[in-house]
Order: sequence, then C-alpha cells, then structure tokens
Amino acid sequence: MPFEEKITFCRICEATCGLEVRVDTDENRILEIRPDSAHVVSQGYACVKGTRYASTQHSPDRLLHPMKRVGSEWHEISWKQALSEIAEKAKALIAKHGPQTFGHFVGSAGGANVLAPMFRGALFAGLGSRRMYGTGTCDTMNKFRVNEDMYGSPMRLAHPDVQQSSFMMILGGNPAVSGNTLYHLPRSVERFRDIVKRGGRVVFVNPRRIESAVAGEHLFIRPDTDLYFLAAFVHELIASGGVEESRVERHMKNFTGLAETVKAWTPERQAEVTGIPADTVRDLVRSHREASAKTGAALYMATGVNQGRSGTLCFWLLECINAISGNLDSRGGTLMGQGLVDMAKQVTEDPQMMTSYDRHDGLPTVSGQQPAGMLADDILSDRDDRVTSLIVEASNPLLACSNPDGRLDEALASLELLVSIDLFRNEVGDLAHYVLPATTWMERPEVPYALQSLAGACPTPYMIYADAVLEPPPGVRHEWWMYTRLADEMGVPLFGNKALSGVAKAAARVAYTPLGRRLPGPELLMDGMLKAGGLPGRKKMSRDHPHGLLLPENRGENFLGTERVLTPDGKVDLAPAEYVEAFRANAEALFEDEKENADRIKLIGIRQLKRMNTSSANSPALVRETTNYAYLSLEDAERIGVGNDDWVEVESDFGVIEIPVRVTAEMMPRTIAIPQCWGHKNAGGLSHAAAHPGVNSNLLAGDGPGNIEKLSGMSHLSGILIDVRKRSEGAETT
Ligand SMILES: Nc1nc2c(c(=O)[nH]1)N[C@H]1C(S)=C(S)[C@@H](COP(=O)(O)OP(=O)(O)OC[C@H]3O[C@@H](n4cnc5c(=O)[nH]c(N)nc54)[C@H](O)[C@@H]3O)O[C@H]1N2
Ligand SMILES: Nc1nc2c(c(=O)[nH]1)N[C@H]1C(S)=C(S)[C@@H](COP(=O)(O)OP(=O)(O)OC[C@H]3O[C@@H](n4cnc5c(=O)[nH]c(N)nc54)[C@H](O)[C@@H]3O)O[C@H]1N2
Ligand code: SF4
Ligand SMILES: [Mo]
Repeated sequence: MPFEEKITFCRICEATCGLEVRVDTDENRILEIRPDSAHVVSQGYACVKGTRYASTQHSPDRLLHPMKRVGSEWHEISWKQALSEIAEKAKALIAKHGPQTFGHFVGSAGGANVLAPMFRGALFAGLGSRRMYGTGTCDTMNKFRVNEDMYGSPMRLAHPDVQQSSFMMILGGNPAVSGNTLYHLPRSVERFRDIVKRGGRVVFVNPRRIESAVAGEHLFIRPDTDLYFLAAFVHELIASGGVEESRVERHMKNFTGLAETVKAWTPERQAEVTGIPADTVRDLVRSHREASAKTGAALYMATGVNQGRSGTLCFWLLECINAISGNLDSRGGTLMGQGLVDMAKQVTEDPQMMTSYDRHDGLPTVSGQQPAGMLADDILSDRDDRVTSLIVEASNPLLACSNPDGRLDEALASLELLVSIDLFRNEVGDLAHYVLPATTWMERPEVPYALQSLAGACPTPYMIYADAVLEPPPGVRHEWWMYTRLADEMGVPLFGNKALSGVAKAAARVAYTPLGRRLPGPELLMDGMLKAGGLPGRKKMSRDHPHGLLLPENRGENFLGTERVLTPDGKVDLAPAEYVEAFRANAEALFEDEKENADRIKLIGIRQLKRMNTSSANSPALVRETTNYAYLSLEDAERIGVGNDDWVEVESDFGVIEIPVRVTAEMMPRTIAIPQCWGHKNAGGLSHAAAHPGVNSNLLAGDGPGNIEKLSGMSHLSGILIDVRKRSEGAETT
C-alpha cells in the first residue's frame, strides 16, 4: 500500500500539538496519527483527541455535499444551486428587513482557521451588518474587554512566563485537560512541575480538585466568588508593601482608583464567602511577593471565572495584581507577546473590533461579538431589527450556549433563513434550511491560531506552517470560498477596496476548478503573514522547518513605556472608570447574595479529555459512555440521599434536568459539576452522538439581559444556583 508520512499540527485545541500522519495516498485516507516527537514545543506530546481524529475525518456521517431541507426531507444539491438560493433569499430578507437582521454565529472550531475570519468579517462588513455572535461570549470576551481598556487593544494579551516564574496561580482553568485558552502551553503539567522543582509554588484555585493539581497545590473556592478573593489579594498586596511604586508611577495611571476600590475587601471579609481562610490569602500574597523579588510571579485565569457574574472585574483585578507588583512585562511574570504582525495595533483601526454600545439594550459588542446569550431574544423579539437570518459556522449553540427550556431551539426554528456550515448535520443543521459541508483541519494549510500567530500569546515563541495533509473530498469547501462566493452572488463588496474585492471574487470563481487547483489560493495570505514576521514563506517553512521554527525568546521589558501600549496616553489604566463604577454598584449586592445563598448548591462544568466541546460527540474512537454524570461530594450525596448511578433532578430558575450521579472527593461541598456540551438530541447527521446522548446542563443556564455580564456580554454559565434532589421513585430513565 503506498503511503506517505506527513507532518502537521493538531488544531482541535489551542495547544496545537505536532503530529505525524501516515496517509494512504491512493485512498486519501489516514492510516495512523502519532505525536510528532520533533515538534519544537510539543516534543512528542499529543492527546487522544488528536491521535484518534481519523474517526471524525473519515466518519460515515461526514457531510460531502450541500444539502437542502424541504419539509423534513433532505436533498443533496449542487454548490451552484445552494449559493444562488441562499444569496437570493438573503438579499430579499435584507431588502425587506435591513442588513442588521442578517446574522452570524461562530463556534470555537472556527477559531482554528486563520482565513475564515478574514472573509467572514469582510462579508459582514460589506453587508453593513454587525450582528455577529459567537462562543467568544461563552469563554473569554471579558479578557478582550479588559485588554482594550487597560492596554488599548483587545488583542494585547499578556501571558505568564512559565519558564522563569517562581509563583503561578491559576484560577478557573484546567490546562492539563483543556490545553488552555488564550495561552499557548502544550505539556503544561511538566512546565508547572518545573516551577515547583525550582523551589517555586503553583496554586490552582478551583471548586474541583482538578487533574492539573498533580502539578502543584490546590485550593477550593466557592464558585463565582473569585471577585472577593482577588480584591482581597490586591488589598493585601498593597497593605504589605508589594507594590513596585516606581514602575507604577512611570507606566501606569489611576492607582488610587484601584486602591480605593479594594479598600474594604480585607482577607477576613473575602473569607465570608469564598471558603478561603484569611491566613491563606496572606500566605499566598507573601509567597507572591517573595517570588516577585526573585524571578517573578504570575496570575492566570480562565473560563471558570470568565463565565461567572463578574468575569470582567475579576480579570481587571488579576491583571492589576500582575501589573502593580512589577511582574507585567518582566521575565518570570507576564509578557506581551509579539505576533507575526501587530494584530493588536491593527484592530484598533477597525471599528468592528473595538467595544461598542450599538445595541438597543445597552449591552456591549466586544471584539466584534454580540452576546451569545442574547441570540434567542434577538430572534424572538418583535423589534423591526430582529434577526431573521443566520449563518452558523462550526458550532452547536443549542448545546453549547444557555438554552433555558429549549428557548434557543424555538428561536432558531423560527428563522426565515438558517444555514449551517459544518462537517456534520448537527442539531442546528437539523433545523437549518441549508447545510454546507466544510473542510476539516486535515484538509487545510494553516499557521496556528490567530492568537498565537498574531498576538503571540506563547511563552516559547515559534512558528509553523503545515500544508494540507489530505485532499478535501470533491463536494467540500473552505469557508473563505463560501463567504467570497456568497458576496459575489449577493453583489456585496469585500475589504472596502474594489481591486481587492475583485481579486478575491475572481480567485473564488476558479478555486475549485482544474485550473484553480494549480494556482495558489488565499494560502498566499499566509505567505504574506510569515514574510511580514521576517520568516521564510510557506514553502520554505514546510520544507525546512516542518516541526516548527523557534523564534527569539521574549525577554520582557518591551512593552511598558513603548508604543505598544495603545491607550491614548501610553499608560496602563489600573482603574477604568466603568469598572470602578460597576464594582461599586455590584460588589456589595452580590456579596450579600452570596451570604444569603451560602447553603445552596452551585453548578459548574467539566471539560473531559476525550471530548472537545460539541465536536467529539460523534467519534466512536473517543466516546463510549452513553451519558455524562453529575459529580458531587460525599457530604452532598449523603444529605441528598444518593449514591453512584442514582438519578437526581437538578433544577435552576431556568429549567430542570435529570442525570445520574457520581460521588467523588474531588468536589467542594455544595458544588456539583456536570460535563458540558452533552445532551445530543438524535440529530439526523450524528449517528454515534445520538446513541450516546447524555444530558445538556445548559438547559439550566439563563439567557437574556439579566443573565449576561454587562461589561463584556459574557453568558453566566458557571456558578449557577441549583436545587438537587433524588429523582422521585418510578420516574423513567431518560
Ligand atoms: N478536552 C477538552 N479541551 C478543551 C475543550 C474541551 O471541550 N475539551 N474546550 C476548549 C475551549 S473552547 C476552551 S474555551 C478551553 C477552556 O479552557 P479552561 O478554561 O482551562 O477550561 P476548563 O477545563 O473548563 O476549566 C475551567 C475550570 O474552572 C473551574 N471553575 C468553575 N467555576 C469556577 C469559579 O467560579 N471559580 C474558579 N476559580 N474556578 C471555577 C472548573 O472546575 C474548571 O476546572 O478549553 C479548550 N480545550
Ligand atoms: N455549561 C457550559 N457550556 C459551555 C462551556 C462551559 O464551559 N460550560 N464552554 C463554552 C465554550 S468555551 C465554547 S467555545 C462552546 C463551544 O461549543 P461549540 O461552538 O458547539 O463547539 P465546537 O466544538 O467548537 O464546534 C462544534 C461544531 O463545529 C464543527 N466543526 C468542527 N471542525 C470544523 C471545521 O473545521 N469547520 C466547520 N465549519 N465546522 C467544524 C463540529 O462538527 C461541531 O458541529 O461551548 C460553550 N459551552
Ligand atoms: S492537546 Fe490534544 S486536542 Fe489539543 S492540540 Fe494537542 S493533540 Fe490536539
Ligand atoms: Mo471556548
């Protein structure tokens, strides 16, 4: 059998591990996927989601042609028909209701694709619609918001210098399983262990004793109370002389506003709601100060805190801790990476990417994304500008987003035009009028995630370019092509530039013809990116540096006091007025709320190694269990009167679900964890997932303005108050 070994990198999560793929070239099929031991950073590490990707790549359920739904019947149609019908309907709807009623929703799989966002953005800018939603408001929009206000651009993203740090504290993240977010760190456990070996401390602050905790210490925190812990940390840091005053004075402003904000928040006070003793906070601040005086200290937070009710304020305080202690822009602390091009600067010139308040309800659009938790409202509204048509790319929001009582299903089903761009016909696809088949990452040339390539959120800077490993099946297309062809059919100009628009459209017209296959396509844009970063072009990169090319280390001291601080006066803002005001308005009230509800149970999520959001559910090589479980502490299990495999009813203000139980010492009492992104509903195009459905915990999450964090539009998905009881006897197993 003729086979070839190809070197590539995985694009399932942000770790982007190097892979070696053995390909049967005659059959265009993967024979084997192994970790690439020569990859400059992942060095032979890859997880099962990467090494078992063949079961997704070659799934018999894969979409291979555009499909059109007529009633409940699905018909295979040509691309020509699909694009002209979609364009015609979209044009008619826009003519009737206006461009703002034409929307888009993108999931995280859409982030691992460098070209799609450029062309998607160009289509919507050309149309004049800002109705772009995405799962960014389920994971990290609070961080983009803070970066913009403190450093001047949403993409100025600091990352911990894990190589030299002597103190790292990680709140609400589980890098050993997730591979991190907005922070490129493969082999994270080893790197944390190195800190401990060097005599430093690594502390995970989390309501669950997580897998990553093997690499350091673990500290339980009551879900959604990090704000008070962080406020007390700042308070104690200031009180104990941990502020590097000269650096603050030279490069930062509004220190007084910050100090005033945290004045009342002593370690004792935070202990009333967090469950973390005051002495522990003092001890952590002491260690942090000692580490800052040695090689440096860094705090990092991720989705568990982002998805609470105060994600923006938490990230603000966390960044302030890094900044005022002298660790920002300093080795061993947090560093501002440099990408191939300075995307952070570029986006400040793009009004679509900067925070705006152009919604009628006063909620923000951050980094170009409207709040996902408003999608159902925006569709079901009786306003003239309600969303009437939607393209969903690489996502399954029905499972991934708050969906109280299935309200989002109702909303999507009511749309006049719904298009799903995916590898499979998932639950959104089932409701769609058209389903368009996309390429997998094995079928695309790529440089890694934009945040790594363009924002440099990467403690070991390197670059890699991988050619496509497989030929895309003949009926499958790249998103850049779909958006460009749609723009062409709809007569929408792209890139605000006639010549560029013409070139893009002409390239798309020939791209999948025999002639087009011989011509370079938009991969040329990646060539441009690599060369702009002073690197060889893509051909040379893949020939000479297939395992990646290490770039100069980031030594810090290249941000503060330079033009890279993009605020109007070039200073880091330690107390943006809106945040001070939001803290003043909300912190006390939420604190009282916490104390009142101290005895109630809160719901959090779990990411599982074998599941990537909603994407892996259809892989027989990864998913064997037929359900997810609710994980609860022994103490809670006893009180509720349940043991392993008993079923409980879990009820929030928004819905009720039934789910079997696992009792574990991992959980903090009065906290239940349910792995998210389960709850498949017999989707027509997901046969394995339909037989392994599990339960959707997002039926318990609220949507609408009352359940959205007002500064960033983030959905409240973690730390939801619930009641849990043993399921009444005789109830059916669902
Ligand atoms: N295997 C796998 N990897 C993934 C994904 C996946 O689905 N599966 N998804 C990818 C995506 S899209 C993203 S955004 C990243 C996310 O990457 P991470 O943010 O690292 O994701 P999680 O593992 O969910 O970690 C969140 C942690 O927060 C904790 N937590 C919950 N509530 C609170 C709280 O109120 N306070 C504190 N301090 N902790 C809390 C949870 O127990 C959990 O351990 O992972 C990516 N990688
Ligand atoms: N309760 C709770 N809910 C959560 C979370 C949580 O922590 N707790 N995490 C949230 C987060 S951070 C996120 S990002 C969301 C993610 O949730 P989703 O956006 O649903 O997840 P993804 O796995 O990114 O995307 C799923 C779809 O993309 C398709 N897909 C995969 N690769 C490609 C591709 O290359 N092209 C195209 N066009 N399609 C592709 C898959 O077939 C699948 O249908 O879930 C969120 N939901
Ligand atoms: S950790 Fe797993 S899923 Fe993430 S990039 Fe590496 S192999 Fe892929
Ligand atoms: Mo995410």
